[in-house]
Amino acid sequence: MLTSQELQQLSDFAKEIRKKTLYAIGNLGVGHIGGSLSIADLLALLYGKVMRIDPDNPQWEQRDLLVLSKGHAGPALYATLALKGYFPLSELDTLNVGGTNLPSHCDRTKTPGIDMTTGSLGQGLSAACGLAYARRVDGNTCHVYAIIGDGESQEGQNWEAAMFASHYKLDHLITFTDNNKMQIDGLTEQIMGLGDLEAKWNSFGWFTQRVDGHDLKAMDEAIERAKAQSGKPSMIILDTIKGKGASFCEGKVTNHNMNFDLQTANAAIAELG
Ligand SMILES: Cc1ncc(C[n+]2csc(CCOP(=O)(O)OP(=O)(O)O)c2C)c(N)n1
Repeated sequence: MLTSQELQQLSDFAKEIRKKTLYAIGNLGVGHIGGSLSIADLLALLYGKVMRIDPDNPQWEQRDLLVLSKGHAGPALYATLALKGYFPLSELDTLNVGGTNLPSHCDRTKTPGIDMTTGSLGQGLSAACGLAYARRVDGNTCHVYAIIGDGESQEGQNWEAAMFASHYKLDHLITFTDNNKMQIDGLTEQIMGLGDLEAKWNSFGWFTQRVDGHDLKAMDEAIERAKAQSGKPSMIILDTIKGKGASFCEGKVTNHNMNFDLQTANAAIAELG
């Protein structure tokens, strides 16, 4: 249960993540702003409270792990990691330029704090299953978290991973679907609808919950319930808004990989307060 002070701190952290993400993409001039802003609250909660991490020791064996399977949202995770002190904030200026440690999609060989290389959609949950299975074999008590997209959920490999996690009772694997209802070129429902996502994950043997992905308290409580589960992996479907927090792009299907300049970014940063 979050105290009101923790809630305030996490909400401030989420706002900072949004600001730094807007800055980094605006500075570059183009990037995946929509799907980055939709997970800012979740990242604030994970890195601000939930995950067992040590930014001074990113390779700590006992750390919790995150697989950002929708790896194109890297900019939001980089902002989070920089704010936590994994690397200097000034590195955000190098987002996706030649030789950077912060490529547009996550690369575990380049960035301190990135636990899995991602970007080819559909593969991250399988990697998370492997990490969770291997950690358990090693007697490691960490949790493995994964974030997939709703559009990404159309990829068949997710459902093979779903069967694996259920069969092997990976109850230390907690996955989130960033259900912002949009994908690269339109509404997920129109391109290839997912049907009843809750019923699907339930039928694959997962403990499934659905909450507002911008409500820190509701997400925290859902994670607590997921952690209390025994013998089942967890899916938490997050109802989110693509581009949340930046009025120039919030809720617009054009915000997937969008061109905008520093002036636009600064106006959005000012709006956030
Ligand atoms: C295998 C694969 N196919 C296509 C792409 C190109 N692509 C990048 S993001 C994206 C849309 C993903 O939609 P969603 O998972 O809903 O992400 P979000 O809307 O949250 O950004 C696509 C098709 C990719 N990265 N990987």
